[in-house]
Order: sequence, then structure tokens, then C-alpha cells
Amino acid sequence: TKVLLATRNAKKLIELQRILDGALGAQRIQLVGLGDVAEYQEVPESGLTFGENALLKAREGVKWTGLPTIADDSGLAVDALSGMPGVFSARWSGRHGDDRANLELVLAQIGDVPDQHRGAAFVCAAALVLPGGKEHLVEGRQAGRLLRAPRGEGGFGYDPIFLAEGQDRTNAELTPEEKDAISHRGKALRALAKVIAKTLSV
Ligand code: ITT
Ligand code: NA
Repeated sequence: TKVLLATRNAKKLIELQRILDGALGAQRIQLVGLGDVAEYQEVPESGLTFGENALLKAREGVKWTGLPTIADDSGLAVDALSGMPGVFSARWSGRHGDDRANLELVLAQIGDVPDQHRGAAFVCAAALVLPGGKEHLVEGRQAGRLLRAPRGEGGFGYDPIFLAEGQDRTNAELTPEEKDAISHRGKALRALAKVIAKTLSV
């Protein structure tokens, strides 16, 4: 079954296909990205929550392609920054997708506060919108705390400064499979896989 993933982020496409294959069985659904939909116009992520943004993107995908569409929106919520950068995680420094600049700014903003006040959580909302208009929304969280300096080369975004609860390696020091098993996106996508199995009968 062909399903659109409403993103131009190629890494996301690979990661989501891997997680869904693991949950549903290999290639039960084939994700196609927006790279294959030339006429698609990106919607501004104007929502105030991850869920709203995921739904906005998924609805737009259905509108342009008529395909069942998955979209996700995710980010890092830092306790000491009142939940920021949150839905602004990808563009916190003002430069969309500049992971290093975004991470450095968060480190500067949280400063030297002690470990017990360095709590943070990754959040991922994932939406499935069907051509008939039915909508499903799920959410996954990964709790942890922020280090004082980056560690590790894997992952992306804020992974090098994030130590998940119960881990002694940062998200950037985990293998992709280890990260999927405990990550916000892994949790959300495994919940969405159950919805997919029911609603698309794959
Ligand atoms: P699309 O909107 O095209 O799907 P995007 O890259 O803009 O792609 P998001 O809006 O979901 O994706 O932005 C999420 C940001 O949150 C991302 O740029 C990272 O800074 C951060 N983030 C999300 N998941 C993360 C993860 O697993 N590890 C580290 N940082 C993450
Ligand atoms: Na976003």
C-alpha cells in the first residue's frame, strides 16, 4: 500500500520506513516523500502544538495527492525554558534546520543550572489522514535531561546533548535501532502502525 509521508526531509523518510517495517512487517506500506510530488506547496507550520502541525501537514498531503498521508511534527521541550523550543525546535536559532546553531543556543539559554533542573523531553506527534477525511493522531515522548556539552556523532538535532532517562549514552551515541526502541518518534510511530494496520488493512 502506497502512503505519502508529508516531508521533504530524506532522513525522516528512511527513519519512518524503518520503524513501520519493524512494526508491520517489511514493505507492507511503501512511503513516498514530497520529493515525488512536484506541484506540492508546503504549508506553514503555524500550529501551537505538535499535533496541530502534524495534522496541517497530513491534510495538505491528502489534498495534493489523494493518498493516505502520514505527517509528523516533533521537537524538544526544555523544563527550564518553559517548554521551549517546542514547536520551534527546527528553527530556534532563526536558521531552519541548522542543528548545530539550534543546539548551541539551547545550551547557552539553559546555562549552568544544576542537573536536577536540566529536565527535557522529546515529543513527537504523528498524524494519519485518509482521503475520505478520517483523521488519527498519536503522540510519543522521551524524557531525559540536557548535558553541558555535546557527545556523539549519531542521530540529528538535539541528540548530542540529550541523555534519556536510564541511559548513560546520549541519543547521539545510540545505534539507530537503540534510539528507535526508546525515542518519541519510535513510540509514536509504533502506535500509528496499529492504527494503520486497522484502517488500511495492511
Ligand atoms: P518536516 O517539517 O519537513 O517534516 P523538519 O525537519 O522541519 O521536517 P520537524 O518540524 O519535525 O521536522 O522539526 C523537528 C526538530 O526537532 C528537528 O529539526 C530537531 O531539531 C528536533 N528533533 C526532533 N526529533 C529529534 C530527534 O529524534 N533527535 C534530535 N532532535 C530532534
Ligand atoms: Na516543526
